[in-house]
Amino acid sequence: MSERIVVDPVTRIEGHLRIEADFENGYITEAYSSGTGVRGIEKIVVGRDPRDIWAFVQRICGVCTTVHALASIRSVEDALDITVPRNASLIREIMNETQFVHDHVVHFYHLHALDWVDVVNALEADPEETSQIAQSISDWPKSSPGYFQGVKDKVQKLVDSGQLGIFANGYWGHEAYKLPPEVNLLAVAHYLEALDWQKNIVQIHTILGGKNPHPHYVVGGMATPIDINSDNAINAERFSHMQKLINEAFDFVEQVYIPDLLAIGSYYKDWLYGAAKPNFLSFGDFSTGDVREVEKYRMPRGAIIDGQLEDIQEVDLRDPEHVREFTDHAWYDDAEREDGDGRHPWEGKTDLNYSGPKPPFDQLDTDARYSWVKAPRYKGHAMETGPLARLMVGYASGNEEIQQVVDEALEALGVPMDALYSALGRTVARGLETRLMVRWLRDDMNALIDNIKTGDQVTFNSSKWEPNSWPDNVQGVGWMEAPRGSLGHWIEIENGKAKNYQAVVPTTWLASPKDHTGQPGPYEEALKGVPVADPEQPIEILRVIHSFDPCLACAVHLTDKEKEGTTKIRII
Ligand code: NFE
Ligand code: MG
Repeated sequence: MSERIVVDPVTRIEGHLRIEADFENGYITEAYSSGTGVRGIEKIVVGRDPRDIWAFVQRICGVCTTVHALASIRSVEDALDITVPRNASLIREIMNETQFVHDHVVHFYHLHALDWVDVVNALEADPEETSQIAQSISDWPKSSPGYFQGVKDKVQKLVDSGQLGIFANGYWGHEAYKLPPEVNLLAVAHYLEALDWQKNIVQIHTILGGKNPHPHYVVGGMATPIDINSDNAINAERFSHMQKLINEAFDFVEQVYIPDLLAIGSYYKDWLYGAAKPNFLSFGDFSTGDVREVEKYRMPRGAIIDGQLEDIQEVDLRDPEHVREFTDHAWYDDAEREDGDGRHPWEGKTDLNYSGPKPPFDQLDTDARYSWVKAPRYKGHAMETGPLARLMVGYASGNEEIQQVVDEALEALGVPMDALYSALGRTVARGLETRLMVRWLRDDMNALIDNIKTGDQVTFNSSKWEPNSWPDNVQGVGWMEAPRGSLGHWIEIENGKAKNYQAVVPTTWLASPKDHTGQPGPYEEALKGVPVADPEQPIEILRVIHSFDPCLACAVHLTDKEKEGTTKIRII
């Protein structure tokens, strides 16, 4: 007989996610992913000046704190056919690369590592041995026995106080943890170091975008004043500070994150659960030229269906067959839908007037509607997007830089390519793309400095700023790669105002409920077949779900006051 495990809310993510999973003979047989909060940001921008919308939609999320602004201005620039100056293109790349590096490191250490690392077990570690391990895998200087003894003392104090603080509510001692105490101690030390490091790298956002979270953008370029010789602009001293931050980021990624990832991964090579369907989607991004020059993307565009790596399919965000959103199992009113077949975002609707049962509830009605997340599909397929998808599309496209980091990691771990189709593989992919991102960040900063040295200080193209220069009715789409995957914003502009606005976000693809054909979303698919040793402590569910790095604020773009509280596990 099957039982149902309920995890609500899933913690160490952004936003409100509920997972229900049917569990039989030790394995999950079926799963349901539900976004339990809705914010309706797509609706509040309708009727507004398209030049202002980036500032509203940027507030969709404070984690991927910059990406919705960029997708939004790209959608308006697409509609109005605006080309941005080279400096602005480069600054935007740098902003997004900074976001990726920050976001991925924080995800690995602070949101995901504790699914693999047993903090309390670190108390049994021998600091001498930890030091030897640290020095054998990396040149990172903080590696003395005394340093690890200090970290151990810190954890001991927390445990003795009975208040674990940032480490509270873990499943410490769970049999699914496999690391020796010394590796646990190493990882805990780097958890604390990463916490300290992450506040520095975002200074790049504050310098180029005025602040973080939510730095400034402008349709037509960037509002970044550049003058190498002025005290009131981004000058030589600021550039050299940013270069120092990038060098520190490079060292942190190469000497801490990647060695930790491979060391931890090597103990979990047998735990290769958590694959979604091998359907991978990447809109592509990080052009060395203008965003419209798709062929110049360092992260290629394409789609892979059913693991067919030799058959990369085209992705056209203007094509209604390529992106459609379904709401058959989501709490939206779609009564006016005519074709019964989902909607391309330019025809998309976000109607919150659905009159059937909605939260709060005791139990999801999974046969009916059970989420605020819509179900986007590419040519009808549920798609995995994000680091693993990007690397698979890049690898299959023959991108040598991507092939090299992937091959190196597979060799270091001694696993075949198929091993990447797993929760662990997704986590490794995220680390590998961070290696690429920090290189591109360095290259783009150098390119920006070189361009400025030629005398070009322009960051803004004002040619289409005035609405009287716009067509009466026009549509645009802005796309990009965000840390969690492919992001698109679609806009229709009529008489100078937004007539419709739709965002289809990485976590919308990933956390989607079932669609009209019953096809599950990637979270739901990935949980099937996952073993759960103790349904009262379903750490395996967290491993799989966290490997996608959920952001539900993004996915459903109200806080349910009655459901405030801590993690609740219920066996029904
Ligand atoms: Ni709120 Fe986001 C990213 C976007 S969502 S985190 O990355 O877009 O999936
Ligand atoms: Mg949307």
